[in-house]
Amino acid sequence: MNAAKQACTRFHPDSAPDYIPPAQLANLQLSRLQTIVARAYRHVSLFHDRMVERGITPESITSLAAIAELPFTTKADLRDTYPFGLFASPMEEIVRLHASSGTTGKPIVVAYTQQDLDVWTSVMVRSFAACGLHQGDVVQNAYGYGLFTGGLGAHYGAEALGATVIPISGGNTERQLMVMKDFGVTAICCTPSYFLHMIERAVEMDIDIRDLPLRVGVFGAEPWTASMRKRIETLTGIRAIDIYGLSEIIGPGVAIECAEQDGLHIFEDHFYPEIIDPETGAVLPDGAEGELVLTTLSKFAMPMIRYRTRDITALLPGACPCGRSLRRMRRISRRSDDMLIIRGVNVFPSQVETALLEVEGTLPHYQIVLNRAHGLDQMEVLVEVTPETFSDKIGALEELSAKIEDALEQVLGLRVPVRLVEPHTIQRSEGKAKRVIDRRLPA
Ligand code: DLL
Repeated sequence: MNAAKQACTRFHPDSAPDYIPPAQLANLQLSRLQTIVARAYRHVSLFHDRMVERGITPESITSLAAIAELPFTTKADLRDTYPFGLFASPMEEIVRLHASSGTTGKPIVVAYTQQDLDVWTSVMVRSFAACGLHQGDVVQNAYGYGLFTGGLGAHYGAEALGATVIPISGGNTERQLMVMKDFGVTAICCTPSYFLHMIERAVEMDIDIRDLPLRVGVFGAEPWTASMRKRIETLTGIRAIDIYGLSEIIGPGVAIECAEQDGLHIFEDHFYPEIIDPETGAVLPDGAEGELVLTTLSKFAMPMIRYRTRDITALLPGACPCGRSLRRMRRISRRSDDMLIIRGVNVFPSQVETALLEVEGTLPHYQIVLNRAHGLDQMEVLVEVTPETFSDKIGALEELSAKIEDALEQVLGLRVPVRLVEPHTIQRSEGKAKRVIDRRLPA
């Protein structure tokens, strides 16, 4: 039995669910779906009322295909029922609350029973095992501890895997690097943007990450591109793994890349994925790009039915050479609500990142600034340049900004002004990076 299989078995003594045959998976999904729909119907008035409106009862769910008849749930539903309106368990059975602030207004609150926490830990164990971690690894957990699900989610998973966990949380980058070096860290968990910041600080502190035992980075919680991965891997010699999740569903551990790094395996025995057309809501076939919709198959305290994530991806057809039977989704490059419309052209921040990383002499630190002038939206891209480039002659800088504008035009189909800024001028994130600064006045 390989190490990954062994690790799943350790937490799941009866089976290695990553390798479950598809027919068995479908049976398991259906019986779990029936249980969770019945629970939502009986205990959550929003789900009950919506099912009644559509003439659906839990008994209508006789096949997996019937899921398409169930109503969607959105972030607005969580906000409207703030704080506890979607809970299906009494508070006595809820052992943990997390919350996600989002960009506007009240946070959304999510709840876990002990059983939910065990499921979460099990999917995190499987996540770490899938990317090659095991007992003996030393895991620096730099996801934020607190209401954010990243810290505690990764913490319990790494512990249950049998690894040594350093619960350092985010921030204090110098201390992070000292610990990484002195404690023989072999794996780091944080946002990709924070790791970039660590790379930069390491250079200033005269630490070469390539000389350290660090082997794997488990990066997620924000979109990052394939070019960013390449940049991180080249600079540090580690393997940069993409992990995906969201508070509404469980936290980190919904999906992760295996060693093939070709799509993220979704833990389909707990989270049922669909891809829909974000405009019409129609379910799309495997391979088609659309919005990811997830249904929790085993969450007790807060079951989520057909949750519209706003994350854009596709389910990848075909089997993965790693042998896992779990389907894969393409990395999430963007959210449907990320889209900027500049002079009628749709622009996503990830496209800007892809273009920038193709140009030598730039650093992957950038910000998109939006302004409104004469009723029109204007976009400017601030890009940090390397210290060597910055000390070059003015002419060289002008040449570089023109080069970036060309690269952006290629990707966006739109010419946008670029402003080169000195190294360290763009604020570094210790968690999720803020890529867009919106200075437009309300319309
Ligand atoms: O970010 C959970 C998490 C923690 C995932 C640590 C991975 C690692 P929320 O704060 O609720 O939860 O934010 C969820 O973040 O809908 C995506 O838009 C985005 N996101 C999360 N992981 C990825 C990823 C956590 N790997 C929202 N790639 C999601 C792209 C991601 N976007």
